[in-house]
Amino acid sequence: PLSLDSPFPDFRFDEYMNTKAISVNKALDDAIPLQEPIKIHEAMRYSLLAGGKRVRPMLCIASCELVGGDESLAMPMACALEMIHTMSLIHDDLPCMDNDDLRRGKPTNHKVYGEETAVLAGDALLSLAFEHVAAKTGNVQASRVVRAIAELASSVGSQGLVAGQIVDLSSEGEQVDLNHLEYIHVHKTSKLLEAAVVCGAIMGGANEAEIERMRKYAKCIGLLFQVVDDILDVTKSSEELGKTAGKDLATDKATYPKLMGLERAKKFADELVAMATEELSHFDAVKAAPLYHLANYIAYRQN
Ligand code: GRG
Repeated sequence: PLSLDSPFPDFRFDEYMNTKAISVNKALDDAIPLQEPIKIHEAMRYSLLAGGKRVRPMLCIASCELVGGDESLAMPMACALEMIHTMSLIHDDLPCMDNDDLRRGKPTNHKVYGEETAVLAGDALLSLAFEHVAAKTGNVQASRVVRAIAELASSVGSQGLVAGQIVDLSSEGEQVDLNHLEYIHVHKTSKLLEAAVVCGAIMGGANEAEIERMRKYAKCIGLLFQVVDDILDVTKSSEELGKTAGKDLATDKATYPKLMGLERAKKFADELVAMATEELSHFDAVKAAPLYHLANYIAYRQN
């Protein structure tokens, strides 16, 4: 449910999400035709088109529109974000990482195509992401495209997603404190969400002050995303088990509810959503509606 005191009661958020998801899915489908070598393109398409909430593309497009840009300016970047997100999931699911059999309700990439192909499908998606932004972005100044590409690249590499993953893997089985947990989440989750918002703003023509404001908004929702994920892990598994303590309270994996208690974690999530939406109050109210609702969606989602 959306917050009751929404300042945008007339905004049809579900319609907005559905419309954007349709155009993003169409653009992703077009970005990777089934061509030779069939095996690799099939594996790339399998994971990329397997569903997913498309949160990163939506944030990118909404941020571009917030500063007055048209959706088309940000669409190649929106697709690139989803390609990178998908490749990180393919690699994360590999036996040498999390060793998962299911992703987005379907068998993982390596279960269907084998490990070698899954590694290569991830590599090819990562490479295509940057090619796609550079080659397909139109009507945006070259200096803006280059700046956005640099922003995107830094969110993925050894100071971004990869940093989060290596620290996460290295601390398996260890007792970690809140700072350590936050480092992992900021890098594994927030960095790419931040890139989505900031790159959307850059493509849309934002000035420096707007870019930095959007970065603050993004940092809040990035952390919010993970805090809520941890809360859902607890509440969902308690519902499933019919118990008061969920699975993450019972295993060694560090989570916000485990380190600060469920109630304080929920309060922290409320604070983060309030901080995120405060940043939006400096923009045109009608144009800010999608990002306001996206923050609330991330905060109060059920999966
Ligand atoms: C990025 C070069 C490169 C390598 C990969 C494996 C790895 C390094 C990083 C792991 C990153 C990872 C799995 C982070 C978790 C991100 C996260 C919050 C996933 C869930 O995102 P949702 O809920 O998923 O948006 P859907 O399926 O809806 O898209």
